[in-house]
Amino acid sequence: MGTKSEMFCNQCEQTSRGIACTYFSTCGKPSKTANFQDIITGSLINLAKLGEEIPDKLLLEAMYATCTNVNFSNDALEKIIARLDQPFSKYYSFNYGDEDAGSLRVFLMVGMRGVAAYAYHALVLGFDVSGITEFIRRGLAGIARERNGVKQLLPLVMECGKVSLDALELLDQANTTKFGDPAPVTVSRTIEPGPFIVVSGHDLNDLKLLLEQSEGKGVNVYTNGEMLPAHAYPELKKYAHLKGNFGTVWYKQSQEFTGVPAAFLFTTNCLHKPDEKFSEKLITGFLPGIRPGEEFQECVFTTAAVGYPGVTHIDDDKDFSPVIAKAIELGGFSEAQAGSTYTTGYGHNAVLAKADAIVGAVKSGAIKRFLLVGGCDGSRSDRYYYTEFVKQAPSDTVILTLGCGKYRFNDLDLGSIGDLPRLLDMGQCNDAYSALKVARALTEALGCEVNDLPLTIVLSWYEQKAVAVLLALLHLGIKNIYLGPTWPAFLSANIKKQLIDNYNLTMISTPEEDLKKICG
Ligand code: FSO
Ligand code: SF4
Repeated sequence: MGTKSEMFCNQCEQTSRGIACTYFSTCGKPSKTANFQDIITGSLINLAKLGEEIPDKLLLEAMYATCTNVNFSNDALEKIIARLDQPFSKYYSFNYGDEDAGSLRVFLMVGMRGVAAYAYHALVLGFDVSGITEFIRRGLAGIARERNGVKQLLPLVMECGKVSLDALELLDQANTTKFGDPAPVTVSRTIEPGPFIVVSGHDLNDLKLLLEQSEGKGVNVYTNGEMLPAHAYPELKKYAHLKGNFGTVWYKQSQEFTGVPAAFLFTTNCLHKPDEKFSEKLITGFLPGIRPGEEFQECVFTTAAVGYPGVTHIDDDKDFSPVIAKAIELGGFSEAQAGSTYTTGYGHNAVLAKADAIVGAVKSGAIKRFLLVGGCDGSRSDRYYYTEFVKQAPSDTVILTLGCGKYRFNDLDLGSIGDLPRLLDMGQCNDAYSALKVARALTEALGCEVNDLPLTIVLSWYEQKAVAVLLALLHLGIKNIYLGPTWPAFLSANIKKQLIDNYNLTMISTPEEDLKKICG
């Protein structure tokens, strides 16, 4: 990537002008940071081309660090470059071969970054990811081979979908083995008085380690964003100081964290850059609980693949004592901050425990259709579509959701059908396997193929993990998916046409029109 412009990145949905970030990035990634990420990508591709061994952990960490909203720290990226130890120092360009081959190279790279993120979580829980990393090495080598055209690259992109499914299944196995089966739970959003830590991201293992280390220290722990489903796992829920959930979705972090006298730990993306006004406000000392001169960065900690300049990074020793000490120093609120509740924890086991009732309701017509409205949220105003879509969905539909996109509607009371709530939060985007397992069980119970199920998938994408999930769905032959809010900028017209022709992949229009098409 990187030609005449200072940077070139088109990997996420908020890419500038819907084309690419070149001189300016929407996510706040400076061009130098983008260039370091390109060097990491180029080094990985070079190593794969030479057939040189890259340890699994380094491979996955390096791929993860190039995902959207993960690592903004040039120091951290330079360390990864040093570990990869390649003479490669120029920017990597995917633009060789024809336009379609270039598009497939980026599609494959973006999909593999998402897969790497999922696999990373399974790896840190001690699971064998060698089947997944073998594919990533092969995929990188496939990108490197200059003679490769659509004929060679398209099968790799489709295989990435299979590997994505493998990674999601492995991660499901890792999470449930380590933390138990998620069970439905109502999560409080009230913040109690006293010191507290807010944990964001997806890494349940980091949360578990923090809970162990902070137990008995007079510090409460709250989840934020994609960490909400953690409350459903028995091995995490058992900690009495895991109190509830704070705030909502990633792009509101700087707004919601402003002036809050707590420590914040980011375990994965999305990290939203603290805006300057925020820091200025803190320096003036007008905000409650923050001493004059206290900077946002001083309250924030990153770990694993995440990084931000000026923020303390917790290394692989996972010694979270600086985070705990900062929470104690800030002291928390002096009075309880009242909040509502969220419900989560409808993983595949919890849903399938109700399989007889669900199948009965489908056969009797009480449930006409399942609408899986899942994926990422983002700051574009047209993502209001998802709120309206769920609000307007007929009362005989059940909404399944996962990923941070749920924050567009998870505060709605949609009632229930029998004793089944109409809104079922199946977990993080990392838990997409749960939805696929439920879909598979329904095909068996109803004796039909997946495309004949009364199920429509409405996928909201933002970053690379959602692309990996899309590829997994296509690998399963699932058709008629509604994708939004926009097409990925890296898809050429021909590749987009293939997705439309072969899978009837459809761009969302308006909630009214789409619901009419879907529900009749
Ligand atoms: Fe969201 Fe961000 Fe989970 Fe993504 S927090 S957008 S697909 O990183 O990971 O759903
Ligand atoms: Fe632009 Fe997205 Fe790349 Fe950030 S990650 S530079 S917003 S395309």
